[in-house]
Amino acid sequence: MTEHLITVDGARLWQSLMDLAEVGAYDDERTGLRGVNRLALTDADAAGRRLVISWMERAGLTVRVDRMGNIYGRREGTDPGARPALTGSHIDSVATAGAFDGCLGVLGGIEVVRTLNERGITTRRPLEVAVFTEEEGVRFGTDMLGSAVAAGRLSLEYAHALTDRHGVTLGGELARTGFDGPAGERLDPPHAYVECHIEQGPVLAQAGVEIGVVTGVQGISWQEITIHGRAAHAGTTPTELRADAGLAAARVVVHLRAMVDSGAYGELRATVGHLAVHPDLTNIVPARAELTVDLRNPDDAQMARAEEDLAAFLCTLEDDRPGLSVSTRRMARTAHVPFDDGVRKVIAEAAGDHGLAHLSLLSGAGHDAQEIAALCPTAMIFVRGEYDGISHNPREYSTPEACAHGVDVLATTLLRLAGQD
Ligand code: HGY
Ligand code: MN
Ligand code: MN
Repeated sequence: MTEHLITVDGARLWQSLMDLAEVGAYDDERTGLRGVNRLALTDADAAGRRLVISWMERAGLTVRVDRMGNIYGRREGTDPGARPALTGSHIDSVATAGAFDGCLGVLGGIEVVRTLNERGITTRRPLEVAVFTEEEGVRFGTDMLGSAVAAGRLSLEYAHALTDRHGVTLGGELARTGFDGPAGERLDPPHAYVECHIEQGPVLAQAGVEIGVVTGVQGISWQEITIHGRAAHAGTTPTELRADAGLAAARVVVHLRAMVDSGAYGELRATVGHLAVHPDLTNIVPARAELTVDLRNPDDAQMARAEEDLAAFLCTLEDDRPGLSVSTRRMARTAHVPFDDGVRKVIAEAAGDHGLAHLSLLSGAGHDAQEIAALCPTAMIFVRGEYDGISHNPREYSTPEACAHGVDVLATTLLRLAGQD
């Protein structure tokens, strides 16, 4: 089936990626590259949102913003009552990002619309392009937040009350930036959802393939651990009298690695991305340590067992040393989410019709698609990354060709989904 085979303007797509990457750009001294720092609902994110909305409107999309700050651009179809084919992603970034994570899916969706307009192509179903709020979760602590509220897994009240490290609420930031929109936050179930995203890993590059047909997303567990000990003089306090929160935190890091290396939890991945001690001074035994634990596992039962193991280990920390106490706070938790076979088939056929080699793979990273999958048949298109697919780093890079090919597949897939009954 080669009808509905369209290719987009790769140069225009690339330029939009580079233009958006300048919003919140900084010079990263470690890599010598231009990085992107566009944390959710900061002024930089708000500026990026306004730029994307201007591009949506220039492409003829009708734009609405909901009470979660999610943005939707809508292109009408010939059957206005039909449920839309939805695409999109996020434009909020981590603090040391590249130009592609999330942005490719949003700007790719807008490029598909521009191309349909230029070709005079109408679709039976409406098309919508979404920009979901706080996908990264690195400012307010819960990832895939906007899409989880849109899909009803998390409440608007929970999301609005989340605070960043300075105690600023997400609800307050929506109001401050003007993105506390009037539209209801619960998304009406679309006909289908397809998200185009960089792989952020090495699999496609190692296979020499540009396109991934994503089978699902592995489980994610985020928690914050706070260890209370006792501040003491570094010189005068004998070791046996210490309740050293810093030492306890280091033991957590080592234990997590031992869990992974044991192989007892399948393909568990464990990361302590945030670790801080207080008062954080050379000659004072740490009184408090705060760390975050990010666990990933494609197997939900193995993930649950890993969480139980960690909880048991934290109890031993208290037993081993009088004066130490440990508290935890759940930040985020999602199970493995499988994607829809039918949508994956449309993607694979589109890639094949474009003559693009492709392979199926599970996503190691979380994505908005895993939330929208609760509303409608959903799948993702991955685009190969270079340099072992490094991501969440200014070195993140996909070639103009790979980006254009990924959005060609997105365009063809959306066109076919939009024509479906
Ligand atoms: O953390 C993740 O997997 C995604 O980048 N939000
Ligand atoms: Mn992303
Ligand atoms: Mn990311």
